Amino acid sequence: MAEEIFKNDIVAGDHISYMKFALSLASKSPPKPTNYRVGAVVVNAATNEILATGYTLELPGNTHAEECCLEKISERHGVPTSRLDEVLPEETILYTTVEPCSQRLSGNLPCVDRLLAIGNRIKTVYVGVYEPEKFVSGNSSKQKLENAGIEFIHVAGLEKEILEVATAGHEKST
Ligand code: HJL
Ligand code: ZN
Repeated sequence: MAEEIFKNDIVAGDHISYMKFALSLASKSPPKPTNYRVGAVVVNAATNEILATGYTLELPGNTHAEECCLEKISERHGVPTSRLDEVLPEETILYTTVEPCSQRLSGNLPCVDRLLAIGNRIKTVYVGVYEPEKFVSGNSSKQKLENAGIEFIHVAGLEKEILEVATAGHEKST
């Protein structure tokens, strides 16, 4: 079922509140030892409407939070993800608890490449934490996004909570 665009109570520009909302989505993700549990929110910057929400493994398959958001928007508009630039507002914002992946152990297409493929609609990516070095090292998303003219902003203050949720399905090291 297509998810509708919805208004929300978060004030435009309240990045911490949007990040907390993304974190609440992340906590819905089923724990898995080989990934992070991440939440993401796509917002129309001009209207403050939430265009999509997503969390890791929400959609069928080995899906990432950001990927789920993009898939939902595609589905709602009946266009392939390769044509998201046609349906996204000019000023689109992405909030994600963990920075978009630039490499995946599964070999699936990394989210940063999905974002870059959209073109110049996504203007800013807000991240709650940088990707820890556990599965892949040297995440290059910040550099890649900035090279493409997309602002990359770390929203500080929720790191502990975000990492706790992200790694809840991992084996505890002693
Ligand atoms: C982000 C997610 C998610 C990760 N990162 N930004 N959103 N799961 O929804 C990054 C981590 C990969 C592993 C395993 N996690 O998930 O590097 O199996 O989960 O493709 O590299 O790759 P797969
Ligand atoms: Zn990803």
